[in-house]
Amino acid sequence: MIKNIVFLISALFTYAQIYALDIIPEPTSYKATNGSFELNDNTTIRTSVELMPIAEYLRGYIPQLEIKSTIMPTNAILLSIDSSLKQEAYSITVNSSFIQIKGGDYGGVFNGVQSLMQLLPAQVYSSTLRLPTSVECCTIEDKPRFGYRAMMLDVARTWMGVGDIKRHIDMLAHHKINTLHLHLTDNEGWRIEIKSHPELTQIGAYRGGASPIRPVYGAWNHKYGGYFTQEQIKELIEYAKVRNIEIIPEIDLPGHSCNIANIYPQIKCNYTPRTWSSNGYDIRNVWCVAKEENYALLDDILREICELFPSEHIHIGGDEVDAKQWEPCPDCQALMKSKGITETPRLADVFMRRAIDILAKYGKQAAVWNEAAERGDIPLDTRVYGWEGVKESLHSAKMGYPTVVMPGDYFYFDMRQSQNEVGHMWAGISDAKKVRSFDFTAKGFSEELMKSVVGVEGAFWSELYISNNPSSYDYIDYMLYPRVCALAEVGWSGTTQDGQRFHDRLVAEHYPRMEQMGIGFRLSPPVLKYSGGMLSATNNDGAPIYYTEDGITTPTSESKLYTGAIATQKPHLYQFASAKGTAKSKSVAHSSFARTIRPKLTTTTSMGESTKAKLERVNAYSAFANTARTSRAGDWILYEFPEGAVGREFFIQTGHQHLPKTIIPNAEVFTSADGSTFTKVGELKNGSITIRPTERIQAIKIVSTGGDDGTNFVTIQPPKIKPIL
Ligand code: TNX
Repeated sequence: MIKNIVFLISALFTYAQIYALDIIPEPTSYKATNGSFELNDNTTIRTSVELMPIAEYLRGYIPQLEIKSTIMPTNAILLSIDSSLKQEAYSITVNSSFIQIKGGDYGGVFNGVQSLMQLLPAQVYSSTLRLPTSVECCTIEDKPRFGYRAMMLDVARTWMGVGDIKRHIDMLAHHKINTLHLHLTDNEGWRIEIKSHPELTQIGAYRGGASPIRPVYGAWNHKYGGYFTQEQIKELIEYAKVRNIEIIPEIDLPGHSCNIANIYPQIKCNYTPRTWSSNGYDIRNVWCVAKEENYALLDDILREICELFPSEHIHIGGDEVDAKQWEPCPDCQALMKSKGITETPRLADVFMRRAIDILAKYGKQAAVWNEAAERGDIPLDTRVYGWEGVKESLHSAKMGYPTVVMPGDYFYFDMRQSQNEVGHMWAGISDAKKVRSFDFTAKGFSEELMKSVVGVEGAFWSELYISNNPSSYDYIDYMLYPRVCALAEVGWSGTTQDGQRFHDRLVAEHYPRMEQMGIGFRLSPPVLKYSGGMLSATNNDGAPIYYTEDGITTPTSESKLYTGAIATQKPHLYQFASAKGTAKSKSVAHSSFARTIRPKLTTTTSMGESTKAKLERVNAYSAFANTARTSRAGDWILYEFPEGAVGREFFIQTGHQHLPKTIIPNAEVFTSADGSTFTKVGELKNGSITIRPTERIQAIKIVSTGGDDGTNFVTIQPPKIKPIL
């Protein structure tokens, strides 16, 4: 009997523990108390005028609730400010007669409301909660680890409009992220109306077609883009503010400026560049530092930005500046001399200091990418974003800059989440577990250095998004969630957490919530085993697994349901994927699926080869090659197999995997069985094609039908040839 009671108590205790831990981001303290509160049709929200937007916000999710401005502690959700609590901190008390949320400020109350929503059934997120429902009695005390918890969206490479941004704000708010960094300008797009210079959006918001802004990253043959009017920005700022999110705009300077440099060519340096390799197109993307008129234009732009955005900080970029473009410029060289500067890259500091002064004139602080501060040549109160790596973040903190820690190998959500998935790879591979396990101490941030850390930020760069059907949210949701959940915890919760424990907490409670939020989040890929002729699949998040058996089609939830090990001698024909509700995994297959062969190959092209990345690397199947110039109509690439090649699949690619930039945008593809007569088998799509020949082939030929890629070379990848098994 006693044993039973002990068991029961410990079971209850464990339940309460798990329940608390499943709030994401995890709160500082949670204590279960006795009983429960019944939320029903008569429950009211009671609050004061200043918190009314939060009451309305909550009612948006639970429409049955009425809002009253008198305090009545029965059957009520009470929202109030308690100035003894810190900024954004809150407490929740749930007892049988009321739910009380107190916050140190507006943000604190808002954060408390987010935790309350997580104490309710997940249907709250789709505004479909059935009442009555009960909330277990408890007390929560909670406060953020960092005052700055941000997500960056790149709307320059792939355009996202007001509705898209609001949707992201909603999802971020559910995770207590309090800052949205909008990357508003880049080589490929200018996304914010500047009234004193309407050309910036009239011309710069669109690329491709007849625009002087060249097509790149998808959208090769039509005009593509969009921009925010200042009115729309005000609307977004207001929408975000209600949700405790501040929007920080970025105008990327003095590099990443090909866009504005093609609208106002006079901002470029004073020399004629060679443009043969880019078909006459000037690809320079850096502002001239020496032209005084440039700072007048910059003043116009930044003044409007400063007037429009209430944020204390304005981000002015400073990343990846190609200083070589300043070398042939007599004016920049003269400026260096007069200032006693010996290294050309330091001209960037001159430019950035001018921009920082302009911001200061309009009452704003500057925020920059880490390169801009690497020498310590800009004022120490500039906020520095350490994106290149932990080393750069540490360096910035050591110099005493207020630092946002966002090393790409953890916090770049355009990176892949495992090998062979969608996404870039240059900064590394990271999934939510890895993000969650980011450990400041282990990375070398002493207590002293932590004083310089203002917070963390995740980034979604969108070069790849445009070729992944942005009219559906599948790609962006897959890349962002659950990594944003992990980012939120690193930013909010006090300690580092083992990735596995985080994963378990996610699966238990947060997956259903994200489903109700309508997020197409990523499930971990199934794990396969093949032995004794039996192929089996398992996963770790309880989602059904589906499969296909034709060696070609990617499985979806419409495919066959996996119910147990499959007997087969041809494991390479099978592909598996998990799917549940709005969520899905990438598809996986046995290693034989991806096995490739390397028949003798000779590659030639009409575009010449670069001095470094030569065609011999393609012939050796070891690495990509680059051509000496970009493509024109009639240009060709010829892959010849002198001993013939037989395979079930030939994957031919220009550009880099998932990165349709240095590609041949439009081309016909031919194969030949005898090396002299060619038959058309298809066209390149986003730079690549999969060919499935039915006979031995001697050659494959790609012939451009015109239109270049907006760069000055084409990348040729070694073919990936799968054997017939
Ligand atoms: C580097 S991050 C960039 C971006 C790219 C990103 C792709 C940064 C400050 N510069 O322009 O979009 O890599 O991952």
